[in-house]
Amino acid sequence: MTAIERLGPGLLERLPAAVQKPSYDRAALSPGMAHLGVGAFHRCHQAEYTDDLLSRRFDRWGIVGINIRPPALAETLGRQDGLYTRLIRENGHVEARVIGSIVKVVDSQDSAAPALEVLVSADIELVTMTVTEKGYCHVPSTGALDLDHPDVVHDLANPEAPRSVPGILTRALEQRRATHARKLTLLSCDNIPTNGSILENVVRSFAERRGNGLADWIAANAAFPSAMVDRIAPAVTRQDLDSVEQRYGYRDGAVAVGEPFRQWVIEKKFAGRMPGWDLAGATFVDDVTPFEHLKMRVLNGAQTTLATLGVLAGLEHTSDAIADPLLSLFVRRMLVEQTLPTLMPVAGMNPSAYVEQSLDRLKNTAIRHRNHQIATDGSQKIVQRLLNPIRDRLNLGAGIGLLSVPVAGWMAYLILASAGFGKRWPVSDPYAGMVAAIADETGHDARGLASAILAIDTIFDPGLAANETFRQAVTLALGELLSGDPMAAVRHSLEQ
Ligand code: CS2
Repeated sequence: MTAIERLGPGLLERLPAAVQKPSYDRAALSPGMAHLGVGAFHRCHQAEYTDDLLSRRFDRWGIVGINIRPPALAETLGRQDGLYTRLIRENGHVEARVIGSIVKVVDSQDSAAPALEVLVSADIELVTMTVTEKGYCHVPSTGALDLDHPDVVHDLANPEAPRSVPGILTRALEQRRATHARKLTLLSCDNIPTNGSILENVVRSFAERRGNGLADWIAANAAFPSAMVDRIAPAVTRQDLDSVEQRYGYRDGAVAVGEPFRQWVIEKKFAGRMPGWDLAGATFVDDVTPFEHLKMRVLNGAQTTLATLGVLAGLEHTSDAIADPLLSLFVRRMLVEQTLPTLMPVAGMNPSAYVEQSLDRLKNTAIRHRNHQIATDGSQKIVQRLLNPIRDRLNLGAGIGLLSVPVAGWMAYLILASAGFGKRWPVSDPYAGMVAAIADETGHDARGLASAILAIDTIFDPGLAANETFRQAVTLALGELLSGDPMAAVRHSLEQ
């Protein structure tokens, strides 16, 4: 039996006709940017936009992909010379394409040195990143650098051997100044509001502590544009890898799967040359804020709501949760009645139509997005997805009964994972330990639980946490979510 061939440059010319491939000369592509965090999202988003751009206007914009956290890339993308198959799935339809924009991958999990070597190199004019919300080591409620974060504590004491993203980027900028002094654009592609400003803030906090004029040099020589990024691209499974082998006859250890929809809105604020991603459908704008609110409050807000309430209802994926008539009615009414009125006008987009389009996207049964995956790190997500629209509504004197239910949903999701509540499922959230300790201490009293969790001021800003309307709505919903009939909270909120 012959072994199944693995994807690599030698296979490009022999790919089945159903698989599209780069139309440009990959051998001529040289690196011009680096990307931190080469996960499913990057492979379905920035790398694909870049591949589109290269086929329209070839230029020196190959990507060096770096992982400073697991998984290692050497055995997957590395063995395939950066090539991978990007599958777009929508219900019964699949489209396959090999993406060629990643020219090299670098594993830097054990030490920052390999990452720094790339980031400091004079060839690199741009660093993009998808390092998840918690990668910025900021306090979710304020955006400031979290000086209690263990990696931040470590990096401030050992700036030459950093572990955190802001520590590594600050060190790279410091070394760039000391070597060639070329300018750098650092483009965050994570789902945090004003992501460019948050990144700039955390890097500046590091640089100021480093002294020697570094913060001023960075202010003059680096740019931190904000961006809104969008495409649903869940964690890849063994079945996804096998599906490529079964359908197309080759092995690919770095498959990425996404939905058809994609969007990228980038703030026009660059230190130097930028890839012309607008040729590939991205939009460059002066202010990303309205786009960012729309996306995080509507699409991401709906995802987080369906994820935590979906788990409580025993449902596995987003598409299962939205297929549930009660959850579907709830999420739609929440978005239309309470979220939509908080949005600013968005150039060229109709927010009501966007709500309907987002709900349709979430119904895509070919995208197997696990509710537990979306509920991961909820503490880093609820501010921008739920608490900010709640605050806006309270300022207007408007109701928040529906938006409060998923906030209680996030609390219940972590509480029910604690020992005192039977460890119903494993969770991954930087605040899981804190909420479990609160649950152990407080027991089953919803008022006490809500009150202690609302007192976590790094998530809930004290003004919001003190608001009686909000406290009551969250407490009421939490009591019901923790009862034997969790969906009572959803039903009752709709009746009010
Ligand atoms: C999801 C996002 O896991 C999550 O937090 O809500 O990854 C979401 O799928 C993307 O933001 C869509 O663009």
